[in-house]
Amino acid sequence: MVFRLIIGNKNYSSWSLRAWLFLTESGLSFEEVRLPLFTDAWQQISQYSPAKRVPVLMDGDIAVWDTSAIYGYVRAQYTNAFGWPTDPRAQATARSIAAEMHSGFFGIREQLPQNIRARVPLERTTLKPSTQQEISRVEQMWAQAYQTYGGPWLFGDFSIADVVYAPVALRFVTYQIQLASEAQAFVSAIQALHSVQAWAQASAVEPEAIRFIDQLHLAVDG
Ligand SMILES: N[C@@H](CCC(=O)N[C@@H](CS)C(=O)NCC(=O)O)C(=O)O
Repeated sequence: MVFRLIIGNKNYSSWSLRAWLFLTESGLSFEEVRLPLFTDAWQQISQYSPAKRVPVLMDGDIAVWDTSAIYGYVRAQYTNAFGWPTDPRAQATARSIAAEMHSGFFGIREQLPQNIRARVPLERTTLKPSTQQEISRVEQMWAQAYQTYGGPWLFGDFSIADVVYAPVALRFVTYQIQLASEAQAFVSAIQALHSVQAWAQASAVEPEAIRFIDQLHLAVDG
């Protein structure tokens, strides 16, 4: 059975990117169904998930929604899919930082929304103090992971933690956020993935634009 992955716009949907990157880097085959947000096509989301959010993984007529459920469901069937580091200490940290992303970083989500094809240089000091603190927290966790595990991925080998933070790395590229060297090294590692490059190329040619995201920083700067 080939999975189907229901995603939103590649340019704007960070949760879609996570599920897609997880399946792609795990070498699993799947069909993509793209439902761009705020379009008529988006209405089809209710056929797939009562939560009406992307991503949704369809395994035949079984629906799995929410990225963390998707990682767990796929891993239960395909043990070769990327998972967590095996060392208990590394695994504890990897799971914890993934959970931090899943349930937090609302300032980064609000002020630095995913917009892969845009380049909007921003000074960190112009952001809300809470957003600045969140960027510092991300920078610190990436630096600590690199110092402890040596890179190029957060826990040495590629894991779900890298999938979870890939869209954050790409936001820092969009908004040209100046980062300490270890954090910048992680951003570069994410950008170098062929899968991420393919996603970014597809984002660049998507016809749909979400104006409130594209214009966000016109409001901040102006
Ligand atoms: N916690 C969810 C978040 C999913 C989510 O918020 N997806 C956004 C797109 S990136 C969405 O579907 N938004 C549409 C809406 O809220 O109507 C996950 O891990 O999948």
